[in-house]
Amino acid sequence: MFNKVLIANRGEIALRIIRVCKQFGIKTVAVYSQADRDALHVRFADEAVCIGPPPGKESYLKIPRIIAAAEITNADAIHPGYGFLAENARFAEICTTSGIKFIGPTPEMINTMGDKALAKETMKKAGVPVVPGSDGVVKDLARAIEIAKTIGFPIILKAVAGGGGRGMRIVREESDLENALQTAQHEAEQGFNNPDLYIEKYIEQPRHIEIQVFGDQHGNFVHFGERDCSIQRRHQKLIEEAPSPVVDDELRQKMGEAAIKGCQSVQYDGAGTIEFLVDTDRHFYFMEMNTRIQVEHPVTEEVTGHDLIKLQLRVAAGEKLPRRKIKAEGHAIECRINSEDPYTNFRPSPGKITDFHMPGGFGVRVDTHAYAGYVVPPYYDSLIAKLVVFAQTRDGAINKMASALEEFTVEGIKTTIPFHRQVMKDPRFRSGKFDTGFLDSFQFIPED
Ligand code: MV4
Repeated sequence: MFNKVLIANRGEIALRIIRVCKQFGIKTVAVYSQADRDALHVRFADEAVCIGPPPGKESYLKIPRIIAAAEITNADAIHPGYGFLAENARFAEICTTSGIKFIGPTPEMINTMGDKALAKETMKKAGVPVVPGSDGVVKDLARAIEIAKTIGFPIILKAVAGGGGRGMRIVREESDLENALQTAQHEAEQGFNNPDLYIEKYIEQPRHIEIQVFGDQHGNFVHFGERDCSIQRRHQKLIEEAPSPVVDDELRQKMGEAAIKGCQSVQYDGAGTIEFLVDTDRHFYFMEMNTRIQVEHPVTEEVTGHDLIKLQLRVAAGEKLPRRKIKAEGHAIECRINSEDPYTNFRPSPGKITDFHMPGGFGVRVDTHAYAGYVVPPYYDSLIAKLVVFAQTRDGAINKMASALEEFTVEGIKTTIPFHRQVMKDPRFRSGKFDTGFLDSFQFIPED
């Protein structure tokens, strides 16, 4: 096992990783920006190194400063968490050439999955179902029309360098294609310095269902079942759950097998997530692979009983994955508590938390870096807590979440708590019959 791990991140995930390191007896190094001097990851780590001014670009994204911090503290591994440098192939590469273990997959793997068309081609070759569409990049209108006519409208244009919903355009008829292609190419060039697009059949009212996977350095692969992440707003997940209300044992087995095939074909190593679109007929299609631990990993931990951060450290250190079959039971739901105002279109709401009270009890977990007196800086993502509940049934989990949300008190800033309270009462949410369009049609009613 490692002797000392540097955590190249902040917030709740930095705390989550520090806690696991402590359980292993691994020493920890926090890095922090000038805005995070009073942050808990700085207090709870054995050592802390300031790496720059508040903006992420000048601190948590500055590769040379993070490598320097690892070198002066003699850290032998770096955990990137999620966001920031977690899917930066160059960072993974520099860690390796500096003699520091990057806790994650190889740079090649990150590159392959970062190119959305190449990732799709790789999965298709491995026998994973993919959405019908172009084989790779589409450069011109004539070719785009040809493909659209073969697969039929509506279609969706996606940026090769995009992902997570950025750089997409739905096209419903041929007469809109020329314009859409030009605009999407322009946006992709502006946004990602790469105008390349590919085409897919547009799946109406899909669910977003992802499979948690792991590979080790000995060619073993396991999956930990699915998470349903269909409750999103502008491609930001707000609620995730495991298992999915629409996935039965047969579908779970099929999706799990497909995910494992995908991992095997690239000899994937570390934690990963394979995202699928599931259509109304419950057909599933590969969408993207994330080569990191994800925000919503706790719902999988709750239903499987496996600590996924612990497993990341184990496989990075060369240990083998557990050989026992992964069993899942019960139901887990996560609500993301963001410092955003649901009354004003989820506008960011940074500032000082004047009062903070967390819910608790059997099957209630709060992963957070917040506390009474903490100042939420305006520079980073707005996640301040993940409220995760576990119960035997989905109904039980929803009821537990509703009462936990009633208890959760955050004063001084606006949060998504009142929004989640309403979703828990919504008949469509409670029935489990929703798709990725759910939040667009959800009417949030201001309460007094
Ligand atoms: C799609 C799709 C429908 N058909 N692809 C959005 C995020 C990015 N990873 C891919 N996304 C989508 N791709 C085809 N062929 C619909 C979406 C989509 C979506 C997917 C998951 C969760 C929320 C979403 C919201 C809007 C669109």
